[in-house]
Amino acid sequence: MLEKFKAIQSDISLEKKPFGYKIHFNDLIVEIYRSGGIKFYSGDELLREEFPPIFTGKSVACQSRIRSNSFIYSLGEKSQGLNLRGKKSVLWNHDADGKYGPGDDPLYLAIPLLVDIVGSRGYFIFYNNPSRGEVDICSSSKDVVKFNFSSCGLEYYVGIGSLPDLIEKYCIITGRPFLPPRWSLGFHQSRYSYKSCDEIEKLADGFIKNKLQLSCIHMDIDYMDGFKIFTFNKSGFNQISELNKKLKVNGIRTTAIVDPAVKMQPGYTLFDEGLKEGHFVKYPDGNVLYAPVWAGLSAFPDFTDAGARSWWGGKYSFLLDKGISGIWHDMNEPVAFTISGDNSLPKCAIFKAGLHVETHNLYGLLMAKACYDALIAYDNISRPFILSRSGWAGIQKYAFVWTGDTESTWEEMHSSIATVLNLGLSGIPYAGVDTGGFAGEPGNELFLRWFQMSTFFPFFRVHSAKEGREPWSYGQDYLEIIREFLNVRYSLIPYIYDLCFEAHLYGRPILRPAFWDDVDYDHDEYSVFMLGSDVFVAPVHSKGQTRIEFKLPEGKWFSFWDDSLWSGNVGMDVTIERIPVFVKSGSILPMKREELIEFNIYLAEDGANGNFYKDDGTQSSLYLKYNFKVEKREDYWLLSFDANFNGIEKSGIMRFRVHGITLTRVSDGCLLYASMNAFDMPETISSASFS
Ligand code: NBV
Repeated sequence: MLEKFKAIQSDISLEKKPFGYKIHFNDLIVEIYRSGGIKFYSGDELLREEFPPIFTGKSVACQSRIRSNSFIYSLGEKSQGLNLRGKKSVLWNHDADGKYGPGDDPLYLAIPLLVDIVGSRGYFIFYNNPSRGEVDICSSSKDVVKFNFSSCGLEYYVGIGSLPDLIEKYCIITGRPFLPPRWSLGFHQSRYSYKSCDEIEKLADGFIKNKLQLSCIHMDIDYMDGFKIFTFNKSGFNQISELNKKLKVNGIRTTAIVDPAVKMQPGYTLFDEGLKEGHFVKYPDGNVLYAPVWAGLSAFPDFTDAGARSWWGGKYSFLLDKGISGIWHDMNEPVAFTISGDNSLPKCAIFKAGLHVETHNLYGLLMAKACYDALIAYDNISRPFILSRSGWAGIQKYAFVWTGDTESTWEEMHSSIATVLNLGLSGIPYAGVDTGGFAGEPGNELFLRWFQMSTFFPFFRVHSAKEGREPWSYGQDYLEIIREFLNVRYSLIPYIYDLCFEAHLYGRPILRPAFWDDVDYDHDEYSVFMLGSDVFVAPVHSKGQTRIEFKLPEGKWFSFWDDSLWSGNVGMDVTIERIPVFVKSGSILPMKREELIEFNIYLAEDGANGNFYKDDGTQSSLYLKYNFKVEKREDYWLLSFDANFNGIEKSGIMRFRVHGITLTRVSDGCLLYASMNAFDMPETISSASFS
């Protein structure tokens, strides 16, 4: 841990004072009082005053006074809006039991992390404590934040800086996001549940016939034999290897769901082995704990035990050998069916690392670790794709997450923006939602609006309870719109993949609040969002909405659809075909067009800047990073680039498209000429008809 600290803070000094000690960690000043209180300053500004912690038995209660004008984010997966000030929340990974909506708490993935900022600067506090916790963010006492943990003592980390710095520092402590395979950024189609290979093949054919791009089909629990993990139901799925081969010819992969609960059935190898080798969670008396889940009474692997993790990890080859490309972890809070109370294992459950109350929140994280390590070991060339419902601090090292069983309502669609934004501000960049909502029937309009929004989310999947939501289920007009949005998504993959590199290298979220780059933007706003720093999206999230009003962050913005230039407060009419999407002037967006990467230069008055990471999209560490710069000169524009080579071919063709001027000539590779007068930036618009 000290090494990790050194990576963040280099200059440390300690002074003895009458009240106790004063420590300088670069810009962070910490006063430690004999009473047990601690004050954190950035320069002269008091950021946070920690009262002496109160220990009662195993539990610990922490209270602190925070600045009265700050905004609070993070806590992992929360459905309580973006700014969490004034909210109470429970840190206990929890299955919503098939359905949840705005405000429901707790959800599947809690993290004891708070980011507290004014403008764009502030601090984070991360409690390295996975035990059950309760948080009160200035809800019962003004400006007072309370964290109560039931066990595990007190260890916390504080970092100061700008918002991007805070997330980066948090990721240095808990782990940098993995780099996903590029294919996983495409579109995923799913439902609960395809019943056979034939059904999946027909689904894939539907996509091919309708010229709809698709990267992955997800197989939910019905592919298994009686819901037994690492089995296939022979009647519907005995052709799974052949199916995967056929699908891959068309660039389509499959992902298989894996739940942790192992059916208690002597003769079922997974159960017999787990029992014999002692890999299951136990009662205090040493007997294996059984609880009901899909397959009936089941035992639960103890993922806090490295031996159990490597045993379980060895089992994924059963799926990978059959050509399955991704693994989807569900019910990993973990869930057990109960008549009342918490739908998880009983409190008395014993894990190798501790009591249930102490280890519960780690279950999904450690299951993901078992899977990640196994997938890397299986094929050290391909990057794993793992999707996990539950997790804790560090899940970003192993998996994508999705927000679970949302209800199909307009309110939930809106709320899910805040949930994914807060996941990003909790160090989890790869996140998405069940497009259309999981539970309920969204109907045409809500489904389409949700689809249009998800197009710009880091993880893009349609999934639902039982009802199939194929793109062609909503009529010909909608099918065409869906096809166009799929094309937009695929054209943006080079840009989104660049954002994955930024996530991987610096922990930066992919979906960002609008105030990320504009400190004056409303810090409570989650009707709009940024995809990276260059794309702004204002989804339509009300029924029958025909006009939309929003504010663009600082600067001039090109409409993604027609290159018209906008700024400030905007009001526009909307039709069903489009949602407002803008690209920041001064940015260069790599996009895929006709199998080539096209660099889209969105010129500002003084030029544009951009990066591009080039690699093969599946291997771990070899990449080439380009930095592009377009500058305005006397009577021409100069495009220069440098490339940091890290093992990748340097030659190739580059295609450029310039937005904002009329080009007279483009020369490949270095100089880009345009007639000076052609850079006649139109006045920005703030109100217009938009279709
Ligand atoms: O495996 C079935 C579902 C799955 O489709 C969904 O995505 C998960 O969040 N699963 C929950 C279990 C039961 C849901 C009622």
